[in-house]
Amino acid sequence: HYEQQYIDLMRHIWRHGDERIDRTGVGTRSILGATMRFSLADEAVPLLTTKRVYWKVAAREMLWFLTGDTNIRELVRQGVHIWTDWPLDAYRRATGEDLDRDTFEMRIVGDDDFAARWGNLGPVYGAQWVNWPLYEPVGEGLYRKAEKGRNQIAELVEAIRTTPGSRRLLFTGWNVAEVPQMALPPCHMTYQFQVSNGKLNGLLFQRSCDLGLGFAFNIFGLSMLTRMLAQQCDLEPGEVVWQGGDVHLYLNHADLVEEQMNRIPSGAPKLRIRRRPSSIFDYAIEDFDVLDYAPQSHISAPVAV
Ligand code: UFP
Repeated sequence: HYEQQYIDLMRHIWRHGDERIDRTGVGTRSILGATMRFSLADEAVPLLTTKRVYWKVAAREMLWFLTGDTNIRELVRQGVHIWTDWPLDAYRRATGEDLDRDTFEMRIVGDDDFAARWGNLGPVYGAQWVNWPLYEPVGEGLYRKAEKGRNQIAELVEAIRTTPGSRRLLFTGWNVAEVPQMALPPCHMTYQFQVSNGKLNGLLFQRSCDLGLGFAFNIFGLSMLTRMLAQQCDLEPGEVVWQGGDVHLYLNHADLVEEQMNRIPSGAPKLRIRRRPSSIFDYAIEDFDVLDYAPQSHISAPVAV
């Protein structure tokens, strides 16, 4: 079963990973470098079956990235809470006010000024993907940000269509100059594609991976994006390759790890795209359907911020 790779990696890291205190103070067991491969043929999708994964959360986030938005407001409106902790933390630190999460989210959705002031994550994924900043000279040694940046995604679609043999079919969120302004530097930082025998393969390099929580979403995002690109470029989906840099398990995920390692992967979920939108930017959440997904029960675990 495709998921056995994941369970094996989890077991390996839990047993042999190097234990250390990480940025969050929670502590992890970690290794450097890991690869997993999954087929996308016949609508196969590498959703984890050993616990329920709320794939629509990952799907909504992926669609949100493609709009170029970097404010959590639209996500919160759609019931996606995965990015709330960072702005909430910034708000608490700046104001000293111990606002609870629900109230913070209500104000983000209900109050334009509040959302503009506190909802922004800085130039994270979306900003770099579809609007990587360019600078234009305005005088002797002076530059300003051009009104329009580079749309790496639009350029990628064009490149896959026109130069399918290229080894430069990639985009990245890791804008060195802007990393310090981001709420969280990109984890799933570089995506590369390859056309082989009429099939599109997708690879993700993820510099840092919370294997217990983040991975399930990141692999779904990679798969969904590869499927969308294949559809837009009239190619069959091939496989996805996932490469992790620092791959870790948080020490406070012990219950999740012990439980999940003892579960047996089963089933073969499918990802269906219901129509062919006119561009890579025109997909909506209703266009995606997951079939034959009968996972084992959800296992919750705390997110390290
Ligand atoms: N993380 C993921 N996937 C993501 C994401 C974050 O696994 O898509 F945004 C995890 C990895 C790490 C933490 O545990 O979040 C980021 O911390 P750092 O920037 O210190 O690597």
